Amino acid sequence: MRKSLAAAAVVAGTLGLPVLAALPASAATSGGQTYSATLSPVPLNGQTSASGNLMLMLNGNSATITENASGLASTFMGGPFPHVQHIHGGADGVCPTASADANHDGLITTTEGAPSYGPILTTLSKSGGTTPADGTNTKTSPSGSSFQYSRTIQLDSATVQAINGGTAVIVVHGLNPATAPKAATTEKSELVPSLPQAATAPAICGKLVASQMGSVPSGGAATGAGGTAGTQDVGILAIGGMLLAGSGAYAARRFATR
Ligand SMILES: [Cu+2]
Repeated sequence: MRKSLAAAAVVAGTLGLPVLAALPASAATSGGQTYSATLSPVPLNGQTSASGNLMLMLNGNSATITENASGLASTFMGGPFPHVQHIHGGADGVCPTASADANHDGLITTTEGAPSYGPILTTLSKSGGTTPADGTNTKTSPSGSSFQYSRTIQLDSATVQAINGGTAVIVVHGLNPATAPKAATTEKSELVPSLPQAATAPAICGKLVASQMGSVPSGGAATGAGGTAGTQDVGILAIGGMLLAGSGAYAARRFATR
């Protein structure tokens, strides 16, 4: 089901058609709404080459999420760098500016960003739990310098309210220590005190906004029109999904044996 929805979105996006028109009737007729977020570097945190796109199709409390991210920290202690990611919300519904650095150490921590984007409402994990309590589980988070993420999850009422109310913000965490401010390696994370701030500080961020027409995250669309292009894109998506599943299992083993 998840793969067929994603494939439909890719095909529809490539052909320039409204995504909802290509979805199964059950999804299209129940008032679904598409949201998207452009993920940009959080100020001060030194991840200026990182970026991402996320699309979320909401039907009731069911959300089908497709995301691409790149330019992030690559490795951590010899394994793929885990990037925990969340839907935050219930606050100002914006990404932090440089002024969010309350203690003036040159780093915006997850907590310092909270007045802007609010607490964790939903964890965008690759498998298992999606609650705030799952927010720092590096075994189920995406990882590596770039990743493709695709999952359908059930959202709680707080998250649905944040999305509908325009306060939902997507945040991907984990800084490359080589480019992060010094405080990222000298200070302990307030979320996971056994780790440095670089492991959990926000890297890229984007407000979730409603869109009339579904847009496919970068890489799938804009490669030209035509049916064959759509078919190729579906294949690439499937291959990417398999690679992602493989690297996730690898990461889980690495962390489990550490
Ligand atoms: Cu977060």
